[in-house]
Amino acid sequence: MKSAAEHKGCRASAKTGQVSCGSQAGQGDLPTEIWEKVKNHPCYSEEAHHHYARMHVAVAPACNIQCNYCNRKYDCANESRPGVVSEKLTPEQAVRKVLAVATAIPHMTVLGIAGPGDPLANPAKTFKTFELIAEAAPDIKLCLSTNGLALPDHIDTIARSKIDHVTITINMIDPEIGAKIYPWIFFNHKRYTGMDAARILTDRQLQGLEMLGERGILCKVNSVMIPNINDRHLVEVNKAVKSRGAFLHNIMPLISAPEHGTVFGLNGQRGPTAWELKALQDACEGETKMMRHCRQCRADAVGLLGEDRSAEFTTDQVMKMDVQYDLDMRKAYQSRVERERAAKIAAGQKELAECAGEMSAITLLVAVATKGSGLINEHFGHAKEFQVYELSTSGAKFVGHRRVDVYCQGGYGEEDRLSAIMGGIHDCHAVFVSKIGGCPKSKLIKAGIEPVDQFAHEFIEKSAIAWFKSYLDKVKRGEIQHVQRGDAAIRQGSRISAA
Ligand code: CLF
Ligand code: SF4
Repeated sequence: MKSAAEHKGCRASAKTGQVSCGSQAGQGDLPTEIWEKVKNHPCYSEEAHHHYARMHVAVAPACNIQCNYCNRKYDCANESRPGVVSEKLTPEQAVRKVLAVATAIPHMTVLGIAGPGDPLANPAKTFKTFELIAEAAPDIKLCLSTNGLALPDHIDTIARSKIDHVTITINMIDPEIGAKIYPWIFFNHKRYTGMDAARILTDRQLQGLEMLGERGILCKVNSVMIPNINDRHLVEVNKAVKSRGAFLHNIMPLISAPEHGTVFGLNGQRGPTAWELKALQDACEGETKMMRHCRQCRADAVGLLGEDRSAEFTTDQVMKMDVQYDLDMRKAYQSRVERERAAKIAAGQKELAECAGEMSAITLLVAVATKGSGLINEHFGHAKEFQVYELSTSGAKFVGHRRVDVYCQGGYGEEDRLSAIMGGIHDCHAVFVSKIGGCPKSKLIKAGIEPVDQFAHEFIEKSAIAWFKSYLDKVKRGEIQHVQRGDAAIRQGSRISAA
């Protein structure tokens, strides 16, 4: 564990030459035993998230703390956007659902329990579910997400339960800051408030993190970035969690709107802008690996990160399905995925090799419409999100995503939505799509964002690097002048239905 924590991802792998940074770490960047754990986990490996899916089962309704960004009517906002709610399951219902999804989505490799409350405030249901799934579907990795208050009490059970990955949400290590985020906790049959509550919570979180490291369980830390409350402090949190063995740090934006009914939503607490979030992630990247591809997914999420197929797997539908968990079929499908993944990496490397010797200080962002597999395979008008890559002469690095409302509404586009989409990718120089209509195309050009559709259905990184080369050539020839773009907005509104 220590070796994993100490080993920071870097730009290029010595063994594979893969472009890799933070959670983009590749095979050659990590000890073999760690690589085996993360290579097909869509949250622990940025590269894997284009190919492999996760699912959550909502078996844990109760919570033992209160966060000011959470409304208990909805799912745990530590791993979920506020304003979405999941169908709660018994452990037995959860297992049937996992087998149904494993049959229909053979690239689903990870089962997480992330709410709708705190899994460790519901230990009996949580561990029973993990136990049943480990028996019924042994190839699926088990993943747990917690606020950490009860974590030290359950470390031995976690270690016995084949749970390889644990996430703790740590928003502060300073009780004064904690008192602004947590109005109360419930601990040892007693309710604590203010600084006392925050002190107990931070002590328990850091103790739990150290205990996980001692047992070799990979631990990711999630932090919610709350401007003017813990934004600058998260640099200290980053150092503290790295020194205690955290493998990965995921700094997520606060999503806060009055309709969520949370303390922060009602008192007007804003979330960060895209630039503020990226600047903080960049500042922390020198210290530890950063996750930038989190989708703040719901407690019953199913599918690739960025898609949500939970509506296909309601309890009623799962009961009607012919469930045939077939390990051989799953392995065969995943072998095909591995071939596709290797082809994508090789194509990116080949394109990057052609940039060798190219010197330029220019770095810029581009947005990409994709449905997965690392391909530019989504229409502009159908995109529910855009993935954002930072391009430089070192290559294409995934730095985030922007959730948007779909522009195309059955044959026509909505003007308000187009403005919001352009606001969400305003910091990007170009948007890569498989197809785009004339109207959004001309508006994007007017706003200084180049619509790029000539790489339709090609690999993202390879295409982005090729486009960047031609961009640099145009700058060199004086055909265009490179200008910095401004900031972009992170979408704040809630969406009750699946993402
Ligand atoms: Fe789920 Fe969390 Fe496991 Fe992933 S989610 S329990 S580590 S399998 Fe992933 Fe979703 Fe972000 Fe969580 S994108 S909210 S980080
Ligand atoms: Fe809500 Fe999760 Fe915080 Fe509990 S830990 S109050 S469920 S956000």
